[in-house]
Amino acid sequence: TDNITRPQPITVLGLGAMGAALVRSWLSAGHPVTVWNRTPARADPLADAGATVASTAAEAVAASPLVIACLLDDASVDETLTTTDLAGRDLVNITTSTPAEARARATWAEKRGARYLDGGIMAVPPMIGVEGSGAYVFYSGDRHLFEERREALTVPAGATFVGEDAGFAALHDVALLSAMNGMFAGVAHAFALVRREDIRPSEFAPLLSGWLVAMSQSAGKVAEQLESDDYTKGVVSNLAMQVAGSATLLRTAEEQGVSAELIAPYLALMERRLAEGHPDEDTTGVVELLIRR
Ligand code: FVH
Repeated sequence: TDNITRPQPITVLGLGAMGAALVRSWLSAGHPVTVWNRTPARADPLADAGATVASTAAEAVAASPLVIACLLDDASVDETLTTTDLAGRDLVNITTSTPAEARARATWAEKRGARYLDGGIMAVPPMIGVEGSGAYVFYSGDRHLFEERREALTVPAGATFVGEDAGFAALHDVALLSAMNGMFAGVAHAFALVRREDIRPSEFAPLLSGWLVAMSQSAGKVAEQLESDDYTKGVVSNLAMQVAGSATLLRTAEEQGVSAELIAPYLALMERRLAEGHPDEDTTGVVELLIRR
């Protein structure tokens, strides 16, 4: 609300690598911060930095209207908050969860009289509170809570609100992390191919990064094709060509003595989509094969 005066008191539950980084950024910005951690010793350095240490989670929750949970997983959130009084609190849960867990947690918190916002952090701890680091958090759930607390929430990292469905922050978070894992798998395969040759990894790395950055633009084209329901729209390299090329990828892996186990499943899906009669499409049709009916 307009009458929230700055800097607001904030409670942080969970002082792991991420929780501690968040606390330091709020302290640096002048917010009074109350902290609690299951293993109390982890609070000591933050007490030295100016945080107030609560001896129980209930005491920490009672200390501030804005409560941040940054714990290991949804089970630890349950364990931590079960004996606390959440009535009248704004609970912002930036613990990594599944979308279903986040939705259930929103209902659970609202039944206890709290407003609820879920968050998915797109950053690692050293990026927190660092201007220009690119760190941001996806938020979803109570839009008013988000708007009213936006200023405090954007101290450690940028904030992107992705909808009133409390599960959407987790969904966006996990979708991006899943894409990242696909990229890491490709990077591992690429390095394995060149590993036993006279190619320095440090010379190869910038070539690989440059290519991945250029290819990442394909996400926009996939989106356009999905939205138009036309997977042939703007195709540059069609599926028939890509599948033919895949055989070379597999033969090269064989020649280099490298297992194709990371890339083979994706190539097999492209082949299946082609076999279903879509030679002129882009690879976007693979999305359909992944969705279980
Ligand atoms: N660190 C990272 O790079 C990633 C970046 C993206 C977002 N994740 C998520 O952030 C959440 C917290 O991560 P973290 O890095 O702080 O994790 P840890 O350092 O392992 O600290 C975990 C804290 O959770 C406490 N905890 C664990 N189980 C329980 C429990 N049953 N009851 C109460 N607290 C619990 C743990 O306490 P302790 O072990 O010190 O007693 C830590 O405070 C997480 O969702 C990431 O996925 C981080």
